[in-house]
Amino acid sequence: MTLLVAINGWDVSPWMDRFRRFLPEKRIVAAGEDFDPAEIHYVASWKHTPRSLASLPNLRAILSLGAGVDHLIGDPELPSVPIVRVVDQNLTERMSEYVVMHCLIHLRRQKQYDAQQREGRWYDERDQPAARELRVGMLGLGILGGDAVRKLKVMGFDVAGWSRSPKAIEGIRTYAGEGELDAFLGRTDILVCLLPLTPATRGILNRRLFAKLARDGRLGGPAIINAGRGGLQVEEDIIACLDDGTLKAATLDVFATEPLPASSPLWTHPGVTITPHNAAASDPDAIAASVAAQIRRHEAGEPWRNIVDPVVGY
Ligand code: NDP
Ligand code: OXD
Repeated sequence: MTLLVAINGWDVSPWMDRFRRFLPEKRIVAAGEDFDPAEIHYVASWKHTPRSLASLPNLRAILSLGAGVDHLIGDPELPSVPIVRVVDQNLTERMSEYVVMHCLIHLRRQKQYDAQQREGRWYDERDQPAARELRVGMLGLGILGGDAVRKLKVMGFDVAGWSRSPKAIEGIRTYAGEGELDAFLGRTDILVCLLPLTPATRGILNRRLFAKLARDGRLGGPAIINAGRGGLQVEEDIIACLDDGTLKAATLDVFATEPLPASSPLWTHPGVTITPHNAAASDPDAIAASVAAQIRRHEAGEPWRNIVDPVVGY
């Protein structure tokens, strides 16, 4: 029983090393190496080459090496076997660190102080809102959004969240579905996006949505933080909305094209903070161990955990 490791965009060697260590009884091959298609029972994928998994007659499952599975669902010739995604405590904690840090950076105006330091200018801003005066709205209340809202709450932020199905989370106001989206946006000063990229969410972060965010908040205009996927945002709208004051600031970890092209105006816009799609990096030690555990459980007759619905897209 062989595991095929099909990775594009990341260095494959740490993954091969971990899989060989965690699954010593299995043959581990990387995409591009010689193998018999009939020997492949499992694929571990991050952005595998589309159509490259179409002819694996004994395939049992595709295991995503990331929490997001849009890279898999987008393959027009994806074999119809269970798709299993990563749910990992390490990754979840990394994402919550990112979200809390960037909400605090907006709250405490750290970008303004960075600019002042570069200019050698001392300007002591006395109007300092408290976290409880800032309304943070989380798009997506799944594994990642659910953890982040709880940690934002601990920091004192006034937190709400929006998801597809209704949720009950202590201390958090929750909204669900299209019908409640406007009410959620209307009470949001910092909008954080941890949605998956699906046909229903593509392009959701656009001018129409930004125009519905609260305009009476303590930041002097709404801010957005997107660590979901680049396909969720309309980048021209972000720039235009920052320029005309519809948005005050944007923190972006993900982009329509990655790496972000040198020609993108996002790089130099003063309202934009950029991180290189590493809000919560997939750690080979943690993720390969969790994939190996899934394979072991499957071979012991247990059901796969964290199966994706390919029709809904997450
Ligand atoms: P989950 O599947 O656990 O949660 C997704 C959430 O989004 C759920 O609450 C779901 O609602 C909600 N949702 C999905 N579609 C809609 C919709 N159409 N309308 C309203 N709500 C919707 O995913 P995770 O929390 O594990 O991950 C979220 C995303 O984060 C990943 O898909 C990935 O793209 C991104 N990610 C980014 C990383 C980075 O480093 N930047 C790292 C890891 C992940 P419901 O609960 O009702 O189903
Ligand atoms: C993921 C990611 O989906 O790193 O895990 O983006």
